[in-house]
Amino acid sequence: MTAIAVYPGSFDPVTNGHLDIIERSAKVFDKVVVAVLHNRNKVPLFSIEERVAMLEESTAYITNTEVDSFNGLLIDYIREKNARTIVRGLRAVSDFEYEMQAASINRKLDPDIETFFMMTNNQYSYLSSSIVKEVAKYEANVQDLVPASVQKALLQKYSHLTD
Ligand code: COD
Repeated sequence: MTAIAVYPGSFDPVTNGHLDIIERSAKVFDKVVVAVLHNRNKVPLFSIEERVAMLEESTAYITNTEVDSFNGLLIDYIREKNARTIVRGLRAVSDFEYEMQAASINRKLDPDIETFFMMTNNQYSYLSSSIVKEVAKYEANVQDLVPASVQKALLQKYSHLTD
């Protein structure tokens, strides 16, 4: 049986912390589907197409990954992909409460689907998409925080602020 895992998130934008989780989970599962939530309630910086394209470019070297997007309930999407596992990353205690609630509701909705947590790599424990956007907005260097294509895209997004 092929072990397929889904790594869901907003990825607005993908950071080196996300990439580390993708790389490590791809060593554990036969296939990892990175799934970008198309969330109509939130206004993202990057469109769904931009987020998917940045993920595709930055994960191209990991051959057993696929990038996709989804709407609606995660559990329905997991079933659609014939997956049994949700991958999530944990940075600090502050992540735990939300992650525990999400894993519990997902298990309630489908007891056959498990959530698999990976601890952050220490060097990325402070890293989030929000922090990266905040720093990039003020033209600080985000080279060590995100893939090169994301750095370029951030520069373009925020260029009007510095004109
Ligand atoms: N190191 C390690 N892990 C990290 C790092 C880092 N530096 N940065 C982020 N991560 C992890 C996060 O902890 C998370 O596990 C994952 O990467 C993605 O992070 P984000 O911030 O891009 O994505 P989220 O947390 O906004 O994603 C939320 C979902 C889209 C998964 C959630 O809202 C969802 O499932 N929505 C669909 C509706 C649904 O089914 N709801 C019920 C369940 S909550």
